[in-house]
Amino acid sequence: MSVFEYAPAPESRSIVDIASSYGLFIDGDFVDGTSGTSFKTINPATEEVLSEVSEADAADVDRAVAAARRAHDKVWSTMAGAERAKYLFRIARIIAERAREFAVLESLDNGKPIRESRDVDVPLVAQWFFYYAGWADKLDHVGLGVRPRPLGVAGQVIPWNFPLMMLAWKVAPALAAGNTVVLKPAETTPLTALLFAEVCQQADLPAGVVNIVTGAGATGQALVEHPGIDKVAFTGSTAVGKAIARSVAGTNKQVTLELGGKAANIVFDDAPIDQAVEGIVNGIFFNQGHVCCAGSRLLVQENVAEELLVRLKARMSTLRVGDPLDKNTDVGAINSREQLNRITDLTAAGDAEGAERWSPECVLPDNGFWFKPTIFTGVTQAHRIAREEIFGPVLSVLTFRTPDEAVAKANNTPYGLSAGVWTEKGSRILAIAGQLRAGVVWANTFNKFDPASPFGGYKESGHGREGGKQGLAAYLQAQEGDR
Ligand code: TAP
Repeated sequence: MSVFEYAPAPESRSIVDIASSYGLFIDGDFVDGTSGTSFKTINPATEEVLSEVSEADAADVDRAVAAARRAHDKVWSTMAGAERAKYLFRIARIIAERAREFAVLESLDNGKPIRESRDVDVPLVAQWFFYYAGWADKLDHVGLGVRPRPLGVAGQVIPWNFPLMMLAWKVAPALAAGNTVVLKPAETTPLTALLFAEVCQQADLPAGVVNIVTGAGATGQALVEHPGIDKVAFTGSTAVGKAIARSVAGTNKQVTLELGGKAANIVFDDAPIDQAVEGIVNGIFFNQGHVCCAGSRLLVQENVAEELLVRLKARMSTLRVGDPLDKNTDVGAINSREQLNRITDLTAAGDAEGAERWSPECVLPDNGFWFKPTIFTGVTQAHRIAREEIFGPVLSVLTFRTPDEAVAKANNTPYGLSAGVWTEKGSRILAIAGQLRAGVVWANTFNKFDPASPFGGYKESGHGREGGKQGLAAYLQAQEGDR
């Protein structure tokens, strides 16, 4: 299919000042790690080293938790909610003012297209802080009785796919509720969290309210196992989520887990096909498919499958894959070589099990980590690509004949995070949505987020909700006698 030629439209990276090295952010200051070890963070689109970042060990985690405890007991939990709100509003405003800087840095460190970091991630981050700032003086209305108390110190561990957005989902409600935090960003994407630490300084946030410890899985493990934390909030893989659940079992720590997904995007024969195609593309190719709630299983009604696939392939042929900083780019780089290997292995399993692979023609850059937008047809429910989370730009297509079959296939997964329904009938949307075991069901749209709307999963997608007042309640306990 012929497409317009687009001249390159690269966003300038000069707005971002990346230091050659970063320390840990503990008690309001950047400090050296105890062990003196560090790791490199790279641009996945070029493999260029962006910076060296300190690796926190157990002693550093201990320092951070102690700082968070002091800040909680002496300053933050005793401060009036209306005063805490002022800090959160200030942080939200600074993020909005520095939005371009955050967007460029996120695209450099993560590989996602600037169009997405600029128009989706960073605006949502500011909204998250604005939204929870508005709650800080209204905690009596969360539904936990009057004067609910914060839990204390929260240990928060986040993944690499939406680095700044996951930080906002964790930090904003925790702080609004009066908790202090120690956050560990993912090893491959620490830079926007460290820029956020600078924002905390700029906002004059009291020392110790937010602490950021960078490192790999061992740092995350030291944090969630630390006896001084009261709450573990984790977003990441189901395997690590299970390990965390085991490690906090028998302790007094509260825990929320936001884990993986294998969402069904269900298209009925009465759906507006072109709109559905846009939704399918957004559902699986947004953020290179590195999305826990991605619509990675397309369930299409058999009598429109052929027509839909023709239009889907035509639309996929117009996707531009390449430089994340180019404003024309639709699909950026895969976040790491390790993730690229995972995607390559799972798609090879799709070939081996007999599914049919198709990708549009596209020239991939020589350096960096890339994977063409891909669909597999002829997929059955037994195939690994229909069951396991690929976490890449890969769609598995299955068909169904009746609504009951669609629901049965959609629910035939160990996960239960999200789903999509495409039909012109409102009654069918309600009937199907009510039967889907998924935390979020989008109707005639996909991958839409709002801070007021709770998000979270069933089954192996985790438990607990983020967003809305439910997300705030996850950081509060009722006062004794108030419920
Ligand atoms: P994980 O390997 O689970 O990593 C998530 C975070 O946990 C990272 O910061 C990681 O550090 C850290 N970690 C690793 N081992 C740990 C341990 N034993 N104890 C404590 N922390 C540990 O996942 P990932 O590959 O980064 O992210 C992809 C997964 O996250 C996908 O399955 C995706 O579905 C899920 N995800 C879910 C959601 C929601 S909201 N449900 C959102 C985004 C992603 P390192 O960076 O050093 O490995």
